[in-house]
Amino acid sequence: MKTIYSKNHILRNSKTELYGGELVQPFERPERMEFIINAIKERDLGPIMDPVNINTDIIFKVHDKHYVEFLNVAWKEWLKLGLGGEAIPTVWPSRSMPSDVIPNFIEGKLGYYALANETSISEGTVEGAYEAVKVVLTATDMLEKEKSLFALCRPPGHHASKDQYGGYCFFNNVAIASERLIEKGAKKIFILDVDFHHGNGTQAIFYDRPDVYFASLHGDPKEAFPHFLGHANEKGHGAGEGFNINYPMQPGTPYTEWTRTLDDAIEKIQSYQPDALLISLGVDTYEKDPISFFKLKSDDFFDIGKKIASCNLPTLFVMEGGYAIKEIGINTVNVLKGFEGSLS
Ligand code: Q9C
Ligand code: ZN
Repeated sequence: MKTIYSKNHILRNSKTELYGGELVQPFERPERMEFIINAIKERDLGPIMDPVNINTDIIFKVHDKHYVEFLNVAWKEWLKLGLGGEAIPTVWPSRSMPSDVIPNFIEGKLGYYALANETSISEGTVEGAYEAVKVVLTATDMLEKEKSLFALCRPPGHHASKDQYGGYCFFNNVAIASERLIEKGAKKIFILDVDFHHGNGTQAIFYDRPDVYFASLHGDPKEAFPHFLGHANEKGHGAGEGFNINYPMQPGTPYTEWTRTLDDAIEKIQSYQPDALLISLGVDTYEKDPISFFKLKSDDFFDIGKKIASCNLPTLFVMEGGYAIKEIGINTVNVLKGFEGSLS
């Protein structure tokens, strides 16, 4: 399998994450990619290719213009305040002040456009986010020739909605890939999200549409980020009703139980008969992940890949989360090798 990857992901290199009441080094850090790239090379998954120089305007099919404009200028506007740190929101429109008036001042704008505040904006952040879009678009455009591809995106994308960032995500890479495939003639896309966290952004973007089916296996939002979306009763709206399915699971869930929900999701894929299958591939379901609570073991990831392959569809893997950095390469490549029918 070919991997599309940009070294320029490094442009996204913030120094802070608000975690446990402290500013810590972000879990979503550049080093993650080194471990994945090393595993791909060591185990000969296939060639690693740069993204092509590609027009990214299709972002506007997914994201509001004013949101993209905000991301483009946020760091510059924050810098002008002359404060020491990175840009972190402190106030939100909320239940008791549910405003949709967009503030002028950067502190207000951060709150308006952020869905969480662990994700600091820093120098190079938006440039890094555009690199991930170039990676996913390059891979998507190759999917006609190749049966399967790995878009090694960083930063991740599945928490980003049409007009909000957070959960380490800015542009929704997998949603942008879906729009590209539809632009090229696909009638039906299935997005299977196996990241530990619910793909709230992807769900929201396609919630009222029947042409993009979204299924997510994740930690129950009553117990896990993003906390406010991802419940089992969210099944789509209007024309999209019946084209969204959530599988929330409890702390401590082992692979034996997790994989039964995967089997159910795979039945949905088979009866939907999409033109392409997009996988939001997070490996934060791993037992040693520092911010998650499922109990998957490294060998289980082979089986995930094998089951995904049984759908026999053009398949694009899009990297999302995974924070057990030492094992992130092993676990990610296990999925891709399992997909290719290999057990090493
Ligand atoms: N106590 C992705 O995996 N904070 N994003 C969790 C845990 C946010 C994860 C805090 C996690 C975001 C792409
Ligand atoms: Zn995640």
